[in-house]
Amino acid sequence: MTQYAMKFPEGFILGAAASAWQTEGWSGKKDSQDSYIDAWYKNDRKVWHNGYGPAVATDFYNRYVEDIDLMQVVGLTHYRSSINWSRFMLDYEQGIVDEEYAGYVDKVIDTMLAKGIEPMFCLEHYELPAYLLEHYGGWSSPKVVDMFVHYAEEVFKRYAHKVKYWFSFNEPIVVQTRVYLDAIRYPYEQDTNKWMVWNHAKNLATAKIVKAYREHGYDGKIGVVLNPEVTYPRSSAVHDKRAAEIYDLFYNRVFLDPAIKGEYPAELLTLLRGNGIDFAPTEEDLAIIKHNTVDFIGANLYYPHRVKAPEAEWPTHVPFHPKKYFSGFDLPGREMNFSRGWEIDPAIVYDMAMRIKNEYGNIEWILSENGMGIENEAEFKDEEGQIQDDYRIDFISRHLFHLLRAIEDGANCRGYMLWAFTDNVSPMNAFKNRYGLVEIDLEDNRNRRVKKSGQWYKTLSETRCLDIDLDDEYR
Ligand code: BGP
Repeated sequence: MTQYAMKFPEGFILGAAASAWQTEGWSGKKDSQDSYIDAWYKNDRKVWHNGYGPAVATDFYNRYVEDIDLMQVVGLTHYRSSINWSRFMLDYEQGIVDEEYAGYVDKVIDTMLAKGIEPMFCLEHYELPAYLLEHYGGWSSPKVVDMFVHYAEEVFKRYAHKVKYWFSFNEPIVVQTRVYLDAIRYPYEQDTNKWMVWNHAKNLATAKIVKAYREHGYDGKIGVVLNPEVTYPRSSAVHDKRAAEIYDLFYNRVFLDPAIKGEYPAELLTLLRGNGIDFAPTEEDLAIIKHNTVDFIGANLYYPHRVKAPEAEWPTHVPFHPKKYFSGFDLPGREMNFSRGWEIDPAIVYDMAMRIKNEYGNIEWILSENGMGIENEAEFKDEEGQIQDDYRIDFISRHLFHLLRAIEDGANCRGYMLWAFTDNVSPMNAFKNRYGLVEIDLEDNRNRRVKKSGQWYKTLSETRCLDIDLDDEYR
């Protein structure tokens, strides 16, 4: 065993994340203000674990004062959530702001700042207004991109003097991948072309709001939160390595490259065209993307992704899917979080950091989500009723170890944000897997209770030092 005592760099962010829809609940929301997620829940409740979903969530809308006190208790320096686009507007067509919701956002920001916690916001975390999906086909319409830019400008006008960290989207690839590529989420429509049209519209929307933010000369940073999957080939053989490269093009570089380098990888465009996918970007769109790259990115990192060469020929009667080029691969002997079905390999953090350093100009970034969702967590309560989540402390420590090691090796990472601050609602899994530093007790009026990890995080944040014991062969 070796004991490490690793200091955090000056100003290093130790925060936690969540989103509007996963916490706020529908209190005060008008019927016309459903988001895509709300519509999914209303139309398809049976797929949501035990029937829980966004309707009440953690009731943050009513309990934010109590929760912001708890942010201080667990030592957060920063907290990232989203502003709920679907609620921020009363009328999407006319671009009229809902002053009631906007006032609530203002109070949340002021309460956080008064407690010394810096807010960060995404402008969209799956909260596309359902109205825009129904009437315009969502991101398939350039008009929706323009409405998003208008919404962003209204947000900046109100809060950019107080909030210094902005992100266009959280994980912009996710909704269309689950809905249009894999067809496993409401409204279950397979359409690979639409998948790419949405990817492009979101890349364009990011560039347009970066442009708007800069034109107004706001004093802060603007970027996007991505979920790049650190992807390893099964073997060093050419065919396996090729599978990993192609996976990376379709799922990672499709957002990383436009956001940071201002252009799509040429090889991705060739593969799309060769498979009949035409998302028809205009020269003007490409020029906007080219000239408005982000200041920084957030990378959500949870698990490694492993692939091998495809097991079979892609069937001709099935529409094109990137799976034509790869098959998944389970590493024998892998460490697992069985509740979520995700492999655990903390070294992904180091590998991603080195990739950003070497391939993306060492752009500034934060590890914007990382965490461990555990089922039946109440079983870990001690006699006083506090959840003893030593597994979470171990998970965070090992990921931070690799992050601090990467920073020693020159990575430009400025912070770590845990998913999540409190337990909250996951898409479909709802409250099944608990992620929080703070428990939400569904049996008892959603009462909050700090877990052991919450106390530990507070100490980490105060001492600014990670103490960890690792097997000598761990590295
Ligand atoms: C990320 C999302 C979060 C959160 C997290 C945990 O991909 O940005 O919103 O949900 O994953 O995953 P899950 O909730 O599916 O367990």
